Amino acid sequence: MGELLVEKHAKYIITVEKRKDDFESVVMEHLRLNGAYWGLTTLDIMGKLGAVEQDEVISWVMQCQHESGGFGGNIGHDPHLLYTLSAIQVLALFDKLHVLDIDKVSNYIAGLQNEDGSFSGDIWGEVDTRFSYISILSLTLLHRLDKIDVGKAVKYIISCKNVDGGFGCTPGAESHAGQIFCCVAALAITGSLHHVDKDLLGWWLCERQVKSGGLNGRPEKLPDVCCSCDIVISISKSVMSFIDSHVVASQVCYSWWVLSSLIMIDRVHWIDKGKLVQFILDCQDKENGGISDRPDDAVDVFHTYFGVAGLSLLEYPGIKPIDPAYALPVDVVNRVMLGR
Ligand code: GRG
Ligand code: ZN
Repeated sequence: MGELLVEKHAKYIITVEKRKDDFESVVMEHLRLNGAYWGLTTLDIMGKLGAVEQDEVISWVMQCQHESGGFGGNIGHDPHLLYTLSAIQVLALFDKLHVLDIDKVSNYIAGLQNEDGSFSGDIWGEVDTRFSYISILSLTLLHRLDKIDVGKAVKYIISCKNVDGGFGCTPGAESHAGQIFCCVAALAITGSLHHVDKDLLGWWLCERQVKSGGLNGRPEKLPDVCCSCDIVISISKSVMSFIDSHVVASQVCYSWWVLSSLIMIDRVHWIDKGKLVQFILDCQDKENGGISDRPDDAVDVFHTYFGVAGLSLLEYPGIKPIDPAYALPVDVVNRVMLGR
């Protein structure tokens, strides 16, 4: 089994943060605050946060704040819940939440709750359970959860639960691992996990592991074939195995969405952890650092985060533990929530 190339990944993240003009930086321009969260959290759990110019980052984060109290993805960009959570998480990593006008930020977030308990991502109104999670986590980190109607927020999340035990982005929408993470984490933070059918959801989640050891985000979409004769059965079997290894092939990001959900509902022993560790390690760029979505693809900061964070959830040696619901290192969560 290979090993996690900590030094190379740290160097890769620090270089990406500094670059301004190559492909990845241009693509990331409008969501730089998300990128900062992914990169800095990865550095922190690898014990490398000290390599970053902390004052420079904090000053840039604060310049991304809009007069409404919300944060944009970069300086001068429109505010959105997605970037507001990243700003709060980055400040939490550096123990600098006190630089925020807590009431201003929490009023912005609370103002996005709708009558039915759901949340819009910004003033334009798109509703999604991602935004329920983001609001609940952000306000919890700011100790201002009392600014929203938590009961209604939980009720809305439960209305997005499906018969397969999973959750979608809105009521009736199909179950997807990313959305399940958001709903389960929001229920965990608010002490409402009793609304989850743990065995049913655990079954759906552990079925996401494919032969490579990696995880995918939703069940195979089988083509409509009639299985009334052997030939069709054998064709359909090869189609299934092709789909299994290609179309819905596993991606490193699902190591986070699926694994964190399994941990929160106490069913992580239902997957083969050793095979998943190997899959993540196989996605490393062994020369220049960084982790890709699947072996031999191009690396990016997003998948580098999910790979290293996934290994942290799998208790890989030498990596700090990350909290599966708060998506922050456990020591940071303890400092913010318990003052230690
Ligand atoms: C702090 C960790 C953290 C998250 C913040 C933004 C957010 C809250 C959560 C996003 C959850 C989500 C919906 C993740 C899914 C991302 C993803 C890889 C989507 C791809 O979906 P498809 O349908 O791909 O294009 P598949 O693999 O299902 O075919
Ligand atoms: Zn991915």
